[in-house]
Amino acid sequence: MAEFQEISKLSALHPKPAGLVLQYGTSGFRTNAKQLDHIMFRMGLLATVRSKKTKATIGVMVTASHNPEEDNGVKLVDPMGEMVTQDWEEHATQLANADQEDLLTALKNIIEKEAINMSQEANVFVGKDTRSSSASLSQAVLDGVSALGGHSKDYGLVTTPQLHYMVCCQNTQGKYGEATVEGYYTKFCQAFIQLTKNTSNRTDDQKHLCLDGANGIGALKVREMESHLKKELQISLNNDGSKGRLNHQCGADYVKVQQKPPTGAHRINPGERCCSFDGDADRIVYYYTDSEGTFHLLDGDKMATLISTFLKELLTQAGLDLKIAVVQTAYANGSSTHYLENTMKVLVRCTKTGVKHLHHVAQEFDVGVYFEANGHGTVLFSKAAEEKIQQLAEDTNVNDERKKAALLLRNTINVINQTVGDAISDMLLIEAILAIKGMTIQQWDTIYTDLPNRQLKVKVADRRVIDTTDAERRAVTPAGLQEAIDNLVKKYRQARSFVRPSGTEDVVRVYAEADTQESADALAHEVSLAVY
Ligand code: 16G
Ligand code: ZN
Repeated sequence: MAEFQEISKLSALHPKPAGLVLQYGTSGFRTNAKQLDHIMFRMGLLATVRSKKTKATIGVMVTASHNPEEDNGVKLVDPMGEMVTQDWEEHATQLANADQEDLLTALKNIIEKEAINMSQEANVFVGKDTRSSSASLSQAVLDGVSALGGHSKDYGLVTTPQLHYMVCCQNTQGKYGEATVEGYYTKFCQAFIQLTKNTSNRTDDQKHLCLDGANGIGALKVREMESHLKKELQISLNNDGSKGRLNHQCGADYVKVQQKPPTGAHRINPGERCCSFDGDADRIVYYYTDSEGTFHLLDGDKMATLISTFLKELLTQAGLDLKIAVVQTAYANGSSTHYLENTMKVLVRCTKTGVKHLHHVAQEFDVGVYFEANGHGTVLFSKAAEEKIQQLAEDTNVNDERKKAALLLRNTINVINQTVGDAISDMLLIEAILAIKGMTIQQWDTIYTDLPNRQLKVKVADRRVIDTTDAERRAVTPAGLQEAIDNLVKKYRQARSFVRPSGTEDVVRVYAEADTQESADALAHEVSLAVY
């Protein structure tokens, strides 16, 4: 076929460094930007083939999220805006690691295995973050698409969740919204304004939010969006990219792991409500400092709790019998799980780390709220749940209370980006809930008290010797490790600890929680010694 000759020629312009082996990990390929040109070209090829296979538009996002500026990465987005399926992750790894002269064979193998009709049309949406390497790398993706005769649309600078949204809109013929950045702002901001419209006693304080944009794409996009919010939310934007470096001592990951406010922000007043996005705006955490200057973090678990409580109350008021569950990972603070299960009486499920795992489990319920403690999460509504809510909202024979709850639920659905965790959409949802409940960030924080915890990372010769089970909460190998952890945990009160190999870095991660910070720190330290 003519296009294969073309690929040979063009791929030579994006040569693979000899001996380099990379894997499509938890969030795609991610490493130093200098090593990624050939990967980008090849992901352009693969997205084109995937589009032919699914007969739908596929997304390719160039970003390394919260990683340092010099890194970059790429991930593929499937037709409904979700992460690409596992078997295609394997294809991606195969294609990425084929030596230059074997590239065509590797590509043909995938085409054959998947029985691709090569005459099928292909469409690929491409987006990128603000890294200086992103422009040429996303061009390499576009080159890959055109080498196989696919059509592409370059969205340029967008957040990761915006690209997921575009793909979903495109493949659902606009039912999810309009596949433009403008369409995105219109959809989510309108829903936000509807939700907050009858909260007339909302004070100026409640309308004001301090945001750390991590010097990344989220900051740019919030600026673009502001006018759509009609002053119903007034955002003081720090780390907007005009001075500081991307993710450097700021952003959601820094704030969560360091448990302190970002640098580069204005002096935070006691009680002021603040939040941080990560470098591609698919994560958000909230925080404030109290009058004594103590820092309080409200992470993904606190968001999951607030959101699921809000939704459960509305479902009860609406008289809708829909099954709601919260999906967490091993990192979820023990207090949050305890509160959800025992006080809220909400079903809680635990999965392996990585959005695709949480997303998958959340799909099993009518309403599935999923959040990683690091601040990545969203809510999924089943089709049946959406239909029931819609019917009730339109029903003229129901009492006022049920009707009001149904209308709030409908607007809540519209403010949520169901394709993936989205810092902008999560921010609007949390702000709306706080406004409706007339709640301050301190009141939200006191719903339950986090157990003190500590995360550490340990460098080992080969992190793959650690294999885990039970949603990463127990180590199966190496022999004796889990017994050692169990014995250490027994020394402390309300303690829990686990280790897992990172999916994004060459390290082993250690998590510990206990009744005091000293105990959590000591336990994390002792467990990290046991890992060696
Ligand atoms: C990726 C995942 C994130 C997960 C993190 C764990 C996506 C989009 N992102 O950033 O969900 O928490 O990896 O990293 O899936 P780790 O394996 O290095 O701890
Ligand atoms: Zn991210």
